Amino acid sequence: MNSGQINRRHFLIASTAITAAVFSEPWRLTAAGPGRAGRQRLDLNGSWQLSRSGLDDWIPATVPGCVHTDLLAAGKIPDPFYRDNEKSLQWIGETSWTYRRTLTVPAEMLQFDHVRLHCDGLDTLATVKINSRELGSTDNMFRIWEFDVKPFLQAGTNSIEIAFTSPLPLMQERQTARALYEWIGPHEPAGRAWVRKAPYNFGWDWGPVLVTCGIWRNLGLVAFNRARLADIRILQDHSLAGKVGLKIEITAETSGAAALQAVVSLNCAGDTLSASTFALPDGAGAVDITINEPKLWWPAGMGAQPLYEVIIELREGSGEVIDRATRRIGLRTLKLLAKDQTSSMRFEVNGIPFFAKGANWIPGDPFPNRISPEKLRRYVADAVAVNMNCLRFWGGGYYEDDALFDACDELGICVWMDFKFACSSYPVFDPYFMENVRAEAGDQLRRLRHHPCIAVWCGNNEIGLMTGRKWSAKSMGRADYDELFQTLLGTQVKELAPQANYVSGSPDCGDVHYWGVWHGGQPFESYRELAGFMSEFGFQSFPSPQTVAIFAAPEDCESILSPVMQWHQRSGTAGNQKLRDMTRRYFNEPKDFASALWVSQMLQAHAIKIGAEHWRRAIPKSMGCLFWQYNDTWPGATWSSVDYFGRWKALHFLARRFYSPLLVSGLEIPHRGEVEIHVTSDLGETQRGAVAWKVTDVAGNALRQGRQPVDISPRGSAKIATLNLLPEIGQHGISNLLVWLGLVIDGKMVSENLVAFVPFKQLNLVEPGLEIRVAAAVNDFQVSVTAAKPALWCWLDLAGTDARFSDNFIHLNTGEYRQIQVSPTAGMTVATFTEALRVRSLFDTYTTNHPIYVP
Ligand code: BMA
Repeated sequence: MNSGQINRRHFLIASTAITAAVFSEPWRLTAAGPGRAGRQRLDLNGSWQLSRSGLDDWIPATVPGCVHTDLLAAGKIPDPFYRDNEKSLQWIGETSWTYRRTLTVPAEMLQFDHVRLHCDGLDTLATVKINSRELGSTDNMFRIWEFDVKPFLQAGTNSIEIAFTSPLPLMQERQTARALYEWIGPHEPAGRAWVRKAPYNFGWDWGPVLVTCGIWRNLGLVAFNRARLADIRILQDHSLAGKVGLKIEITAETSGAAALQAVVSLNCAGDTLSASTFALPDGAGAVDITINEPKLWWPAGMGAQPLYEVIIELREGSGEVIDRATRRIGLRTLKLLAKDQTSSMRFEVNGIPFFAKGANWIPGDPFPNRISPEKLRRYVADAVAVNMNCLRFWGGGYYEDDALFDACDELGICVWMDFKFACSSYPVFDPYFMENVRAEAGDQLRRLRHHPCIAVWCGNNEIGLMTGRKWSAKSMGRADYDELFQTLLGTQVKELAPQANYVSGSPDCGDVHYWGVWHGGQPFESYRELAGFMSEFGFQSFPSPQTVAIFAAPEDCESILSPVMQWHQRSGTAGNQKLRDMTRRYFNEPKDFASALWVSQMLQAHAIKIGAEHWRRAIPKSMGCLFWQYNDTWPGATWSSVDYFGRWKALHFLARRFYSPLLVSGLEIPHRGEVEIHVTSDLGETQRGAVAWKVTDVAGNALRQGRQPVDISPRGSAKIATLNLLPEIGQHGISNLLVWLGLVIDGKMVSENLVAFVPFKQLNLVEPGLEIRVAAAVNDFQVSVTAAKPALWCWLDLAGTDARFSDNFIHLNTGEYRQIQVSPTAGMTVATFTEALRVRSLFDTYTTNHPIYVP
């Protein structure tokens, strides 16, 4: 495609479409054919055809979907993740593509006053035709588009065609005319900020360049007569003791309807609590509802997540129901409080400030349609399982699916919701761009604002860091930054979600992104020099050998520096080298490729643990810790704690410990020979318990031990003891000591930890002598592990089979025994399980002749 052909035309034609801020109820729930009186829908998801535009090479296609997944399903392209296949698939993003299908329109549908084509998402530069007549064009993947199609349709068979133009020529043309400063990687095309398309689709420092297009969300026809629901806004009043007031505001789109009424019912756990009917003069009206004995919504770990259903019916004249919608809400106040003298920026739920524990969420696939609602729920459940209460939906992806927000509502994950702008300057000087963004923000706020999980809306990711007083080759001008991220988006939030928190950007709202370790080569301990609400900091690791085997051939697995291993590393060109260098700083040289992968996970987990424990100890000077990053877009070396296939890395297992509501942690001060013992609590009530500590040498011989009763204050942290170990250091050597900590409440061990004065490589570990026993339970296996000598980073894995492990990467002291539940995804007998089971520890990852550290 000649770039000269792509011009402003797209943007002008787009204005003929009707912006639809209506309900995108799942199309699958509303069958084709006659619907309820008053409206009708025709689902156009499912089977389509796809061809390169202008050619006649049609293949079957699926909607929602995208060209890459259709080409894959048709066997036309190889797996883009395998080795460096991505390279040879760049033509897909450079090509223009057309989707088509036929549709049978029932005659009665055409009797309605209005018939619209409703598109929840078109990615991105699309021209829509019905029966070969052009309806209009779109240019924003994040908007919900509607086109008036009644004049174009006939009863019976019709055809629909949606042609997608490659965004690359447009980006190139615009970028050549006026370059927008951006941070991009070596393989990535320039100029993504010119197109309202998910930025990560053009590549990121953790993901591939797989520029796709297609009908990425539901679409269908919607027919209605004189009126339909257009907007629902729900406000909450928590000012009355023991009650919550709701104001439910309804707006209808109307063209001369008879008197309209709304009926609003409120349900909770299957019971109808109230039903109110009220008039909508001129299509708008509101009702106030008071909920007595309200059940409040809480983040995970602080209480339950009761949800209330608000069901709205639109009725006309005699009471005929002509439209219906549902919103599920949670009753809570959720404030974002600014930093003050005692505390960092923080969230406060129902009047209680809490420490935000979690990570940053990125898109889970280059092709969003591959992530099912079940997968999304699993991610959220796996966040809650490791004591997280907050995820930041980072700004370089797309506005996430309803299912992800639903899961966060249900399981108590607070969402830091970035608008989708990241790491680039944006053309604020273009009035059309600004209008396009205004419409996008409106669509997304209307779609999502009722979710109780959304704790804050945030204008962008890191653009504040690249903003100067004026525009320059390396910065966006401050006035334009403010215009977009303060004025435009801030006003949209204020108008459409007036009770929501809004900040213009991360990290310019009192939060901190600290990259001195990964990008700056600082030691992990540098985390301890900072305090604040940490919304980004991270360290990479490789995924497990099982995941690597999916994208790499055996010959790629000779070294972590092989070309394919480097291809799956997008943080600069030396990312794997960085992993190797940092491994050497803290660990002994891993003995082989698989060990290098596993040790990189220990390294990453160790790094993040140092930061997370420090910031939890620093409460309230630090009130949040969101590590970078939770999940993956593809299999490769990245900062994730859960890999592309959902496999937990060592970091995720450690997160459960360092985010534990009650935490015992140690802080080593080598030059004084001291270990401070700290206890941190997120709980609302004082806890009474005891901290037990034991000092051993690396062979596990007990040198000293003690126990101290503790009263742990709510939501705070305290140093409860300082151990002076100078005598033991003198006698046994500083690299020969381990300090084992345990916090016991009501006779139960609630937190355990291990402290050493030196990096792991300097500990002269001995063969731990692991003893393994396997017992079959109903659907899984119980594996008991006992260590004769200290086993650090002891982990289980199953050759050739995926499994869930109740715990992993644990430290076992001499004589200690732990039972781990293993649930394989495939059926196994005790014999096959035992054969596949491998139990190893750090000791096994070293070269047989690993250097013995001599102090
Ligand atoms: C950040 C993020 C991402 C990036 C990560 C790792 O600052 O906002 O843009 O992927 O660092 O470099």
